[in-house]
Amino acid sequence: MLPSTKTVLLCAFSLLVAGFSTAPAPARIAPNDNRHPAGTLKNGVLTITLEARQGEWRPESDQGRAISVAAWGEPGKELSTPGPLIRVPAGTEVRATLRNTLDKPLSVIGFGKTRGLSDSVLVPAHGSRDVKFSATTPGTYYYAARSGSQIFDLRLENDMALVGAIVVDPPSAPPPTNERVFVLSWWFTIDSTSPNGLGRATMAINGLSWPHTERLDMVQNDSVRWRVINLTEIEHPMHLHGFYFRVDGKGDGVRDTVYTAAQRRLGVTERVLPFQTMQLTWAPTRPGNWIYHCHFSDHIDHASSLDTERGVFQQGNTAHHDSDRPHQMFGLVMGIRVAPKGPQVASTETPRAIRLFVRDKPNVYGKKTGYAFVLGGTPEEKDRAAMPVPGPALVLERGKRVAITVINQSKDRAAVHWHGIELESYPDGVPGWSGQGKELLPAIGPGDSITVRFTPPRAGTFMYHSHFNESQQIASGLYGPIIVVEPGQTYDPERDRVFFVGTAGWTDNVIVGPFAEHLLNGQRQPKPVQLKAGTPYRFRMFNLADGGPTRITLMTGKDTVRWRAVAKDGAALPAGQATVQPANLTFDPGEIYDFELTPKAGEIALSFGPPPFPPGPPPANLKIPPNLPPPPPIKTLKITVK
Ligand SMILES: [Cu+2]
Repeated sequence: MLPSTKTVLLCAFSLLVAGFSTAPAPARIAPNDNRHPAGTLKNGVLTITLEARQGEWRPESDQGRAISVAAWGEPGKELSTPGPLIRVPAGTEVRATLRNTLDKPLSVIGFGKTRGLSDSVLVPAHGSRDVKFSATTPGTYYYAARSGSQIFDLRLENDMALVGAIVVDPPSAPPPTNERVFVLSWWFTIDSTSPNGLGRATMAINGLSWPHTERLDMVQNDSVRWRVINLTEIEHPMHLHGFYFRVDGKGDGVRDTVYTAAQRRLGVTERVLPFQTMQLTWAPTRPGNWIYHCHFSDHIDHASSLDTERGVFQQGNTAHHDSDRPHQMFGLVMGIRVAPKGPQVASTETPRAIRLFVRDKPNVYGKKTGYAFVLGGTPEEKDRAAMPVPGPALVLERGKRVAITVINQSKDRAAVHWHGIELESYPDGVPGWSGQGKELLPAIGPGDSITVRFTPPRAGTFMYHSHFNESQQIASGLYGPIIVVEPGQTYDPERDRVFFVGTAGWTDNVIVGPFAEHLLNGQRQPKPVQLKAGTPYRFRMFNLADGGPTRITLMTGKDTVRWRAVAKDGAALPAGQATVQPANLTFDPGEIYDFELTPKAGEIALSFGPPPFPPGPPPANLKIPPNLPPPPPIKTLKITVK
């Protein structure tokens, strides 16, 4: 789904090897909300039998389109994806019988001594295998399988639903009632003749794809704990609207590292890498509707819908099941409904009025439309040809209410998300969802406008961006920085620099490209910058470049410049993490970092672009197809320090 080099290779490989057909089977593959442990736990031993069988998975509800895949189930019970939840207290011995009813042998990971990707057991076709391990360390783990005996990370499409969660709780403590386990999975076919390169694709959370994912009902102020397990071959920057979460730990299926208090940090977007697990804690302190979603646009747009024909969305097909109008999201999105509790205080403050225009213009990026935000009261407002990218920095004051009127001068519908700001639900920016009960935020039609109000409670770095047709609107310029200053302070753009990474339009074919090139502050080749030696600067780094991670490095000659990390997603880093470190940042769309640096006289090369392909030769069985287009180029901004 992502045009990173690695993904392209993976997808191309799947295309080459996915040459077998599977007969449709009637067995239903149910979603699994991971709330009910499977197997029989007795005297410190969990006994479980897992059968891999062919079935039909409908990630878009039972009325949606079916895909024929293999899945796990206990004997005599329904198949599910994710498979049955294995959840035991530490100290339990897990004895599992793995049965393979399929015509191909299965490599199963998760049940070896070390678990994780590298420790697999082979279960022959129509055979079974007894495995056991001791669940010694509390944490989040997983199991998965693929046909054949080759390396694990290149699964065939028939294997992609053969995934499941393993959770080890502390001994003698029951699982917390406020905790949930979310497995991210996917399925796709490649079609070299389709416009986007895909046949069909879906992305699922606990086996369901938005708008059919579970609605999480919460009560205001009641904290929750989430375990997120990424069982796809690519990373996902998972973003929470309206609230910070605390990242409490990460794991790789072998080891789950629970962070110490000093290692924890706040964020609104956190990368979860392929076959990585993460643990989050947060509290919905404001009522209303919210979402938790992947910040890769094509993981939440029609590319992740099964209602497509050769990659093109077919709205008529949604007649069979709930469509998601008007927010037009699919795939990796979770809806959260927070019921109010206690007195709700409405602001009576007179807000500062801001007007923000949304514009489009044809043929800005080749034949693709460009989009831009323009601030009211500036010369650009009257100059209808002005298309500044990124949009103007909105400099707000902590605790000072604003009323922002968004005026849509474009031909598309518009919606604006104030990313990272802790605000009320209605202004949050997801049309048809933000708000409460029947009072939901509408999309802004062409020629229409809407006013939203909020009070930023925290000084720091945030951003605003489109939350409608994001894969086109964000990719083509509809974003800008928000800088919230402490009361009485001013923003000094000389010492306080915005570096906003975006793309020059969207990528049509996510498999073979050509891939949109990266822009820095809206420029393909950014103009040289001059800084003063010995002067402290703040660099605010924003990423909305879709399609994969972006790497930024600052080099003086062969030496990496050092900077001090200050904040992540607008929240100040704890003292132990606010350290001086090499200026080498890899981040995903939806992430924001602040750094401080006091440069010495000389030249600094700031490079930006996709991270280099992992070093070393590709695996022996990875057939690299010829004539793949190159990834987007790495570019350099020249900084002269005098
Ligand atoms: Cu994603």
